[in-house]
Amino acid sequence: MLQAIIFDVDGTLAETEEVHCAAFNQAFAEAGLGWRWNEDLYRELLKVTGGKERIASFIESAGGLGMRPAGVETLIADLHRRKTAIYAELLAGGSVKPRPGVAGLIEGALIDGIRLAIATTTSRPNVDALLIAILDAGSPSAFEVIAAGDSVAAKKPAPDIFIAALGELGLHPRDCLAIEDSQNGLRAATAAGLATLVTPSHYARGDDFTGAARVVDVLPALVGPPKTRNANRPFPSSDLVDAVRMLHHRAVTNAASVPSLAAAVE
Ligand code: XBP
Ligand code: MG
Repeated sequence: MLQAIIFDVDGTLAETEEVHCAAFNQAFAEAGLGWRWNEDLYRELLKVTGGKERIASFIESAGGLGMRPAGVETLIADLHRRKTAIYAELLAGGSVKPRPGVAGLIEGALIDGIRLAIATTTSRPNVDALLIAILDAGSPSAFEVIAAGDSVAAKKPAPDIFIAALGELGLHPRDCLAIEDSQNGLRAATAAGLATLVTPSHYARGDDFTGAARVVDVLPALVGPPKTRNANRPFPSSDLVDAVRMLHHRAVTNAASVPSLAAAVE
């Protein structure tokens, strides 16, 4: 039975990567570095999860310095610290909204007694800033567990951050559903034994989502047209909760019927 939903953050709760990219570029400009990441380059750089790791990867590439100079760790840390502060300032501007269905699913899940957690590569300050910007001041507390950023040794597509979230929840992956937006995220969640719903983000469109329990453009696509709504349920988002519960049940039941998948879930 579905006991918890574990949400990814960037690209899943909201389309945030445009804001991350703008924050990186402003930090580079303030440091007097002639680096500017455009959309195509950022799409490529997003294959590397983690902002500090992304900067390091760029520095070592031909577009950056083509090498890793001594002491570059200090430069990377300083740039990332400033980028994180800029990101929070940009979010406070209020331009970022939750993706369709996210607020309703969170509300409906809480009312239905489904526990909520976050498993993200992004830095913890970014999580709080985003939750307050797109939901409301009380929203960080809606998530019983927030596993983020450097709290684990290996970032997505490694499963570490999802394993950490499961450990804090005290739940078996079989009793949870992950929601992700990217191939790295899907790989991390499935490697942790989680059935995973994917709502591809702008930068992840076209990724290979093999292994997903379901891929839909946006969460409301899980619920049929209004005529199929369950009329005796109190509000629309409970239909979304029902659809998520059904998706989880089917995924775990199918996995149990396929030995290789069953092993992953066990
Ligand atoms: C997305 C990431 C993060 C963000 C930038 O995380 O890979 O690195 O792009 O945030 P997720 P930081 O999809 O797992 O939420 O600069 O704080 O890493
Ligand atoms: Mg993501």
